Amino acid sequence: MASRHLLVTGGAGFIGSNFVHHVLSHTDDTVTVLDALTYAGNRASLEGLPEERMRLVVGDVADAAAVDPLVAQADAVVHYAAESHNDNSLADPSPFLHTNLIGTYTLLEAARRHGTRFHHISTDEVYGDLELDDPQRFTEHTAYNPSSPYSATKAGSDMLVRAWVRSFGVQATLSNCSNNYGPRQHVEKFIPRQITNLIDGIRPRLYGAGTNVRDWIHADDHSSAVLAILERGRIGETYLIGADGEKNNKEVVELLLQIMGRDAGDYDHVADRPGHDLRYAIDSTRLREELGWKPAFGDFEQGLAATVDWYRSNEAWWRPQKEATEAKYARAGQ
Ligand code: NAD
Ligand code: TDX
Repeated sequence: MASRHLLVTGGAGFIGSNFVHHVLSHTDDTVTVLDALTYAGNRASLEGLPEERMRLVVGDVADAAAVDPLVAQADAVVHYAAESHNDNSLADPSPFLHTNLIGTYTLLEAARRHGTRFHHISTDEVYGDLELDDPQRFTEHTAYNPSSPYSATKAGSDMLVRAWVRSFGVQATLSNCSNNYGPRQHVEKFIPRQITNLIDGIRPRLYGAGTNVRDWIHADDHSSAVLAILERGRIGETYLIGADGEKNNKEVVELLLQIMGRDAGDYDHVADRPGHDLRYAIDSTRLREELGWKPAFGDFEQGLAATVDWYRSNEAWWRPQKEATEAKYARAGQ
């Protein structure tokens, strides 16, 4: 395939930066990252990448004047930028409406003006949650039923993309992925929070009983799936991305304790998240059968051990965020 120029929004965040690394090592494409460098964005996540193939523009996806020329110059937009943390959306929903809704709208209008191919990154949380014993998993046909301000704004952003495809012929695809883990994830999120707590000698903190189930996928597998959709996905379609990684939170903490050489019961239960979704589970048959995608990280325990090693070796990357993040949790009793 001829080399393309990609505009990657939110490319200084966890999954966006993984995608930029993935694209630069698996294709001949060049990349412009548009990122506002909020508390969740980190220049260091893009360090060491070849300057002739990657540039960072600091700006807001909701700023039409900043967005327009970048979309005009790109062959495709891959839209990761979002406010992404459920707990923050419970404390203050307003930035979620700005970035997730107005930001997506602003990008769609630019893609419409310039006829630019658009891929929208979304989450399985738009479908709400499943019972623990429900034999069904989410598919592309599951009805939307979001629970939190975060997932409601992501659901709204998906609807905007679908409407811009149907009403204005924007050349867009969508993907809804399950919970990601891997290097460069912010310490506010479950797995990095517990790893860095354990490094600091603090016991892991489980919300409620810890029986909530998440369907874990390595961020690199998310990136390979997005590249497949960008290259071979059908315009207007939604693809669910998942790697059959269902585990409850207690199991994940126990695995981390084992990997890090602590006793299996060495954790605490803390206040539950209000409205806490019980279970997410993805059926990724369409992606696998139609586009021939499959995950490379089959072994969750191995992937988790490699992630622990990354946080042990990259304290300079996460340490500056740790204290403020824990202070925020302490105020919420978590
Ligand atoms: P993140 O919070 O780590 O990164 C978000 C990035 O977006 C940051 O670099 C931030 O600076 C940037 N950003 C925020 N507001 C912006 C704005 N107004 N303008 C420009 N940049 C802005 O998030 P993440 O976990 O990497 O998630 C990335 C995307 O993937 C999101 O759309 C999220 O909904 C989706 N997603 C995440 C997961 C997961 O498990 N983390 C799973 C499925 C889907
Ligand atoms: O300290 C904690 N203890 C705990 O038990 C934290 C931070 C979380 N949890 C629980 C809540 C969830 O059941 O762990 C699970 C995972 O929590 P998060 O990392 O906050 O992720 P989640 O709310 O599941 O959402 C994530 O996956 C879907 C991402 O943050 C979203 O951006 C994505 O859309």
